[in-house]
This record gives sequence, C-alpha cells and structure tokens, in this order.
Amino acid sequence: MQSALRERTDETETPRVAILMGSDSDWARLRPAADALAEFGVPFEVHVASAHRSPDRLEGYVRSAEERGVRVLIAGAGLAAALPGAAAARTILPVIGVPLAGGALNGIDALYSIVQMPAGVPVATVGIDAARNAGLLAVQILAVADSSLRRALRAQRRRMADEVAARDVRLQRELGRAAPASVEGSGGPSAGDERAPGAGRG
Ligand code: RP5
Repeated sequence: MQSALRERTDETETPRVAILMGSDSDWARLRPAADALAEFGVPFEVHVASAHRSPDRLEGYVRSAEERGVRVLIAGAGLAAALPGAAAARTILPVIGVPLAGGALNGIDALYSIVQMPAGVPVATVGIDAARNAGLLAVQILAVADSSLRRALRAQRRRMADEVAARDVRLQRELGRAAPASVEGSGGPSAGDERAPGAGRG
C-alpha cells in the first residue's frame, strides 16, 4: 500500500503501533505520539487514510495492519473526525483517538466525534492535541505483556516526579522559603509485581 508518510524506529522490525491520520496536515500535531513511541523503542508506522475521503483505503489498511502484527492503533483527525471510530469498527485492536484542533470549532467537533462512540465499539480518547498521551497509552497497553516496557514506564514516571520536585525547589528558592519535608513522596508508582500477566493465577 502506498503511503504518504512512513516512519518507524527501525524499518526491519514489525511495527507494533500504527499511527493513522486523516490528512498529512495532521502530522505536526500527531508527531508527539511518534516521539513517545520512539522514546520507549516501540516500532511503529505512520500512514494517512481518511474515513471520509478514502474509506476503501482505510478498510484495506486496518485489515492489513492487524494481519501484519500491529497491536495498537492511534488515530488522529480534525473536524468531523470519523477516522478513529471507523478504524475501531473494522478491528478488535485497541484504538486510541486523538482529536485535533483546527477549523471553526477548534477541535471541539473532533473531540465530540471521537469520544461519543456507541456502545460496543470503544475508542480510548485522549485530549485535544494530546498526542503524547496517545503514544504513552499505547506503550502502557503493550506493557501489560512486556516487563521491560513496564520497567521503562516506571523509570519515566520517576523522572517526571523528580522534575516536579525540582520545580518546587526552584519555586521555593524564588519565594525565599524551604520546601516542607512532608512534600517528599515515594517518587512514582511502586515497582509492583513484575510477573507476566496472569502468572500465579488460579
Ligand atoms: C480531517 O480534516 C483531517 O484529519 C484534518 O484534520 C482535516 C483537514 O484536512 P485537510 O483539508 O488539511 O487535508 O479529515
């Protein structure tokens, strides 16, 4: 299938996540999803397929993605954004929808189109232009069956917590105060159980 955009962390690896967009004009807003996947070393591909302008292409792409081993779809679109729902209707893979800002309603139309799916065909919707969260959520879905991704996610949460603490230190310095000891926490989600999902059940 010819694609307007192709991007993978490693061309030799099977893409585990597909990033779909309604138009190549969406790419700049969706790129943070690709960046998040790349940060975690998750192989991905990027394609343009429009629910309204190229429904047959979308149909063919979604079916081939599932057959080729893609595990999660991220679908971003603006305006009357049918792409995530139309993709979800054609696969049992989890679909993460990213409503994109733009047009007269600046993304509210896309948000409502994507988030209000009928019962039976879910789309996990992130915020308007929240493509990084879509990428991270895809990593978290894959991490359910991948302990090294779980470790990497916990390390990333600890880095975020450290950054928040550092910001507080800077703010307290600016205010001429010392941070109270009670603000110190554990620094992120606990290590938890690293066994494979389902291990030890029954
Ligand atoms: C949507 O229409 C696309 O997802 C894009 O956000 C919007 C405008 O597309 P272009 O006219 O820029 O191709 O389907």
